[in-house]
Amino acid sequence: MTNPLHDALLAPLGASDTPFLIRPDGSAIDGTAFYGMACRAAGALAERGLAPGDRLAVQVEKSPEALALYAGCLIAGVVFVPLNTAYTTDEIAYFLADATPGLAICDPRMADRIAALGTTPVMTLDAAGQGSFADLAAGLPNRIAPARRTAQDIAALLYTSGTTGRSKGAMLSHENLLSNARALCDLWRIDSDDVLLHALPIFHAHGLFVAVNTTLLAGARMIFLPGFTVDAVLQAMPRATLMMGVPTFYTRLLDAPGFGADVCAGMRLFVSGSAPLLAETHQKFQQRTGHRILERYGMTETGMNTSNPHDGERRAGTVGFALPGVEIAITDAGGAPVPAGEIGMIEVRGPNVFRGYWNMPDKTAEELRQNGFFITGDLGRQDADGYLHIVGRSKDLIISGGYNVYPKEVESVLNEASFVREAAVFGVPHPDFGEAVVATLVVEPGVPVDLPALRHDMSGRLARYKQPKEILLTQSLPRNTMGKVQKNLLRDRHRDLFAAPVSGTP
Ligand code: MLC
Ligand code: AMP
Repeated sequence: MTNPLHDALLAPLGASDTPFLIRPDGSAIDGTAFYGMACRAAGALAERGLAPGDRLAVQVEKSPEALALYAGCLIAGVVFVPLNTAYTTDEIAYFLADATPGLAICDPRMADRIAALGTTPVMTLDAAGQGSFADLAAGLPNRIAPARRTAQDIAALLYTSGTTGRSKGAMLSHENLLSNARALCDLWRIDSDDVLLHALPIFHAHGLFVAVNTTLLAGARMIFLPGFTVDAVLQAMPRATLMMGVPTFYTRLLDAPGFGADVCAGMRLFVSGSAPLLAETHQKFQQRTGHRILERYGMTETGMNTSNPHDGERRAGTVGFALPGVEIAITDAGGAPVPAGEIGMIEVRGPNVFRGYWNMPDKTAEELRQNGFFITGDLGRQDADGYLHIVGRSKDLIISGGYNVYPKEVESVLNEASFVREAAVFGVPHPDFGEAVVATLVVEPGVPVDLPALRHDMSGRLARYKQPKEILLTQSLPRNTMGKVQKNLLRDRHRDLFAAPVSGTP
């Protein structure tokens, strides 16, 4: 192999005249055409002086051209660094300083602000696939020799929020991505007859690697929606066989009166992940559609770790078994395996486990053991039949609609307000997003409280999904004897803040 991901995922497209990407209006881009787009993108990166191993930062709306940037990076050997479109300029500044990309491609609306940071040359690509990068690529050849890459070379750098508030760039190799795509295609029986309904963002592991890499490897096709809306998904579903989504997709579909067995007639598989799927949602989905959602468990650093079986029992409230080639250990505080059935830290080892955090050898050493096991921060137990149950997290993390929010990052911004003596941020149950971000503030006596100003300040500094859906004021925070804020008590106290009828109630 000269370039593992190119050879396995992209090369077959170059000789395929069957549809690969289907736009919402039904028009299609066939394999050869998409391969040409990817080669032109690779050529444009070379024109801009990017060499194998250099990074490309990308913050653009989802489009076929945006996907071709990912494929172009694989061909050029350039490390793909996708960034959430919700990130503010402040957040982007950190990623550019950390990843030191040779080029940033962004939406034209962000271009001036990112250029003003002065760290990185900027080109543009809009939601319609137009912009200065598209102009440069348009004149280039449809074929280019792929850069030579080894299985251990880094293909992508994906940022994941850090407990200390600083995001960490997870370095993912060709082997990491390819081994995971192979395991998932086998396990979920994805083949060239499949049509994936793709409504996830392509800047995270779920929408990019789990969804796109498996489709490419299987020689399947995708209906490529710009995002998730119930109407668009209902319209496209009769033409699809497979969907991957976060739990919010499924609760929103259950809330739609037009959703039922008829719409799903051609579907063979629904997969859920990135956040816990309530057993209740699983059951309601089966009652409504006859399908049992297949839940799996993964993370940015490791790709997918476990999955419920395709053919055996898909057990609600569990994430199934380790993928072939992946090992799961449940350990105690000292790192030793706990007795069977007991709760402990979930650790993972296998070809899916990342190469470490970019520029952060200490963080890497803390979370990735010498023996190859990655300490996930998730707490779990295996039941008598071996199904893995995720029972909580040791990391102080909120997962809202499949997006991760680390309280520390939000607290740091809140604590800067003059009237805030101390802020505590935590997650509470939310009927749509699973969990919602909530802040409790202890106010500084004598300083006027100005919540609108605080919200305004946050909007320039934190992506919308990280901003608290509710800000509460309090006299004091509950603490344990060590002086640590007891977030669990805050969560319990405010758990009914967004209480609403459970989604999908008939
Ligand atoms: C949008 N908003 C959110 C939010 N998404 N707030 C909290 N959490 C979220 N996830 C905000 C919007 O800015 C808006 O704010 C308000 O909530 C309502 O927006 P909406 O129009 O209802 O949201 P929508 O655009 O429909 O987005 C919801 C969503 C989206 C669920 C479709 O969040 C999404 O695509 N999530 C998928 C995330 C994902 O891919 N995760 C995978 C990570 S990889 P306002 O105030 O302006 O109205 C990973 C590994 C693994 O975890 O295992 O897979
Ligand atoms: P991220 O850092 O965005 O990749 O998020 C990874 C985290 O999402 C994991 O560590 C888990 O906490 C959580 N996660 C992913 N899939 C599931 C699932 N099926 N059930 C519960 N939590 C999940």
